[in-house]
Amino acid sequence: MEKQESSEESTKTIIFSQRKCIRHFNEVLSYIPGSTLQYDTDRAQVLKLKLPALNIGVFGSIGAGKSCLINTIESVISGEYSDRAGENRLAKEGDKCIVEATTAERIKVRVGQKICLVDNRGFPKKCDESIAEEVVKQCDGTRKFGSFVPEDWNNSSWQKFKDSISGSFRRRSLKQRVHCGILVYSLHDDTEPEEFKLIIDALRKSCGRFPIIVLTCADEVNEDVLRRRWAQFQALHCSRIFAIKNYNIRDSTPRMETDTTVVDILYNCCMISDQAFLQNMEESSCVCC
Ligand SMILES: Nc1nc2c(ncn2[C@@H]2O[C@H](COP(=O)(O)OP(=O)(O)OP(=O)(O)O)[C@@H](O)[C@H]2O)c(=O)[nH]1
Ligand SMILES: [Mg+2]
Repeated sequence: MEKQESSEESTKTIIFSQRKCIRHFNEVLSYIPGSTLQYDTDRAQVLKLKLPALNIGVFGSIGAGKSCLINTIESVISGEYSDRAGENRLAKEGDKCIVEATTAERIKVRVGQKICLVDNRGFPKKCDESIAEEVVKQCDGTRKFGSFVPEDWNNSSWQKFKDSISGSFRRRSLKQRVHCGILVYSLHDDTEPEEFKLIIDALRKSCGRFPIIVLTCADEVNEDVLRRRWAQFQALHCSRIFAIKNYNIRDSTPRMETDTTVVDILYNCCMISDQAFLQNMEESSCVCC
């Protein structure tokens, strides 16, 4: 028993030391907002914001692989797989359990020192203007992390009434802001990427950058599908696209390819957010226009 435990420990140490060799792993592990900027003066500017963490919002359709991606990222950074986000979680609506297993709350999972990933309920079949509006509300800090997202994505007339009366008095918390968006898309999905245009534009407007696209189930489709979907997202102006085979509760045996992609995704999130932080600060201090 003891022998088995010590061999598991040494395997973990080997995996962790291999991961530490991945390009940008250490930068991601020790990331604080601003740290990927090249110049000391720029870094000092962003540090002044005193952001508690970089919040990355994970969006996508039901079953796209959002929770799996969060678990995969967390496991690569922490060195140990666990189902933190709740892959196929059984959600509760009031005191009744939702029949199909799905995420229904905006669960926040911390990875590394100062990076948080925010899971979400999957989008309904049709992503119209009202869903895009709700995405903007989530990103600007109007909705709280940890809160329940109803199936209609807060588009009932009661919710709209509540939002309209709170109107300009609505409290927007800087701590609850989403700084960077990831749009997860399963390569098994037959919804055309064009259907996400409103969401992509909403994320660009709220976060100042186009979302990062993560194509899941890359292990289960042929290259033609992958190439076609990739080109379709590029045509929507998304330039940072990654294809991944996620870890899951049944298979979390470490794979170098998955680990490298995870670090690449996170590093890109950190980089584009730092650029957006700096740009926002420069624009708000500009007195000439
Ligand atoms: N083969 C394969 N299966 C995946 C991958 N990513 C996710 N899955 C599977 O897809 C299913 C749905 O994954 P989840 O992570 O729960 O998807 P979700 O987007 O969080 O779903 P909801 O919370 O219901 O919106 C699970 O059975 C996963 O094991 C992947 O990259 N490859
Ligand atoms: Mg989920």
